[in-house]
Amino acid sequence: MLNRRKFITLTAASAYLTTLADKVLAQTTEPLKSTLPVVISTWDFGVAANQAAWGVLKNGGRALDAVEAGARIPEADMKNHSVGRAGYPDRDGHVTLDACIMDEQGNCGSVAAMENIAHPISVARMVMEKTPHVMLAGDGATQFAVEHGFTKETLLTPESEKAWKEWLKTAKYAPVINSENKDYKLGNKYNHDTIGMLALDSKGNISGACTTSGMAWKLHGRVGDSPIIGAGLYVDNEVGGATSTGVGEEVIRNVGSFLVVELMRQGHSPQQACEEAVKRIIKKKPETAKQIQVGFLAINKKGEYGAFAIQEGFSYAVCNAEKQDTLIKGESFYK
Ligand code: SD4
Repeated sequence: MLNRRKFITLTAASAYLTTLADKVLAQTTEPLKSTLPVVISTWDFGVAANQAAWGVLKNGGRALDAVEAGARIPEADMKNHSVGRAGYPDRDGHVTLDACIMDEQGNCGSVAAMENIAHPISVARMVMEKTPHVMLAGDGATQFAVEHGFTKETLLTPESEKAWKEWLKTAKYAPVINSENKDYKLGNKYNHDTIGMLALDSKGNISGACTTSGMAWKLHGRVGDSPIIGAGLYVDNEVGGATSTGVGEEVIRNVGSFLVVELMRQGHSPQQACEEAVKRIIKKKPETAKQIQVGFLAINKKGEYGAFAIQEGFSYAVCNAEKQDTLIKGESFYK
């Protein structure tokens, strides 16, 4: 089905970006711009998530409700081993989920390393709305979820368990570029990972959501960037929002999503800001960067959006009144 979808290649931008000098920004490249409302999401599976978000946005709904509704789609998808239910486990066989959400008023909520609850994004929202805290982790997050009506369930599916046992045979930990998930194939590429979503509603308010099962085969207790406000997600309603995917450790080290938003505040377009943030990561650890993927996605208050990744293969989905299933091939540092 996704093969039929139009894949937009930003050739002009590509030609420009490959020759981009550190301090020179794309003054002549017109940013991609959407009408309002709009929702954008990481990876191919962002198309389906966007469509759920669109159900909220098209009726004048709030961006916050839209990103929560959207994020729940991959969380519930049993074929998807990188988000929510059926996510790949850590090396001890535990499926531990990370998620965060942030609204237009700067309110935010997050859960980290949470087990046995299929919709961490909704628990994160509840942390935001029902507690004086921002983040709950581990057993405390599960306990909080159960106390607020979420049902405990086993998240490890037979398929994920099989993959984990296969991995245990060698137990070599090496992040797979563009996916923690070797089974989910689109076209001839593995493509998908954490979902990060950013919505701009008809009132011009921005919210974002990010949810993942994190790096497959991680150490038990490992938390990535996705539930960390400023790393996996950041929204400033005066400026815009950003989210990330890929190897969370490098995003955390650079406070990636906050960096992207601050660069937009300084006048960068979303595309330029994502590119600069990726280059920061590469500059600090050039050898590491060759082996890993990190991608950023951003939108500003005007509805301009953009994305950039270390490696080829990053895609993002855009949904607005004109078209609900646009999938864009993101630009990358390495081709
Ligand atoms: C993490 N950024 O846990 C997330 C998941 C991911 O490739 O995107 N993994 O680091």
